[in-house]
Amino acid sequence: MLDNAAITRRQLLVATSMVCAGGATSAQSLAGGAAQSLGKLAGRSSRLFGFAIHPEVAQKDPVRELVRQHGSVITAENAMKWRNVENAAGMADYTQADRVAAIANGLGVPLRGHTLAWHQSTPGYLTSATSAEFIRAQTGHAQAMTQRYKGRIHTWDVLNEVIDGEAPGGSGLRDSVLSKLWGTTRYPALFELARTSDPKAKLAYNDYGMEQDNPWCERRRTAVLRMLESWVRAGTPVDVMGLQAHLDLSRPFSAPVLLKFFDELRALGLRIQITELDARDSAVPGDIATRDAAVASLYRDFTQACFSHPAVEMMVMWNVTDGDSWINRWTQGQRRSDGQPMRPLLFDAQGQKKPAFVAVANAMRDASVQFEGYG
Ligand code: 9MR
Repeated sequence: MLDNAAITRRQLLVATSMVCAGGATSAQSLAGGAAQSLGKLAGRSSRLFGFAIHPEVAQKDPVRELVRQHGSVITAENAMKWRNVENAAGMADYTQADRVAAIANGLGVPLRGHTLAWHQSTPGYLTSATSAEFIRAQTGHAQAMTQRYKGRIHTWDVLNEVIDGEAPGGSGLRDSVLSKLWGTTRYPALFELARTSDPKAKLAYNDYGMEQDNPWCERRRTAVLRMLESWVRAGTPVDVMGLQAHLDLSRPFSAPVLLKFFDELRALGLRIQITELDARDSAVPGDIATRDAAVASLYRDFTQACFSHPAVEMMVMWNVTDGDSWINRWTQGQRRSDGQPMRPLLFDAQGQKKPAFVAVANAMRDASVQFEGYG
């Protein structure tokens, strides 16, 4: 028989774990409950939730506190990119990358490595390199990164953004410095290198423009499935499709279309990570309340779909608040016709929760399908 004190302790434990795990039921209490952690809510279905961070920004509130409270995984927004690490030949500087790794370590959360090979992060000094020089440099960089952070990376984005659904001739592959100097047939070699160098890291192919329901996304889905299928058939060690999920409210969203794509990826033996989530609202006219409601509705539909699929492992936001979003820093990017900054994330520029936060928290809390793990 339990004594009264024991019952009280047990009740207290249950109550505390319910609060920590997001036991609140109404949208209102989620929005108001300062203790709500998205990382903990995602953890209820064995998933991770987190943010891409910049080490300077992540040191200051509100970003620092939001990352601490809600993040159960982090990515370096730029600090681990080749161009950021080694801008001149042989002059690698890992200071910023090490800072992000230290932040993850301090928080006790896993780190995503972003990214070993990407045409846009190729250092300027290699623009006029020969293929042999490029291959030597790219190999050296990938070796150095995978060795330096060996055992500390949950998933490496080994290769980023090589799909082009509109490629002339229908190859589905982007014409870039990587395709020219590294070679498209050698893309799998990057995965083999990473697997050998850091066998514990999951290895991802990462790309954008595949999450919504229009012909452009459809062509990109078809192209990526074709590429991944050929790799899997050849035994390439790829574990994960990283879907960036830079959503755009000007494009339709269809959960059945996305879930069919998830099924196709899973049939290849892959797991899915949402790696750079945000939602552009340049197409939504109106006041802030109207815009935030539209953004929240897309986040709700997207998160519900992701958290209903067993192959989806994590959801990472690209930045933390609307104030530090790359979308509002990106000078060549889309702008709103009313000149207002976009509101693409879950927290406003002051770090306050937006309706999108509530939508995501509710979708995570209601998830009935667990992440299946790697089998
Ligand atoms: O958010 C990043 C921005 O600060 C950088 O200037 C840019 C170039 O390195 O990269 C941005 O992040 C991109 C990511 O690495 C890959 N997918 C698209 C992201 C947004 O452009």
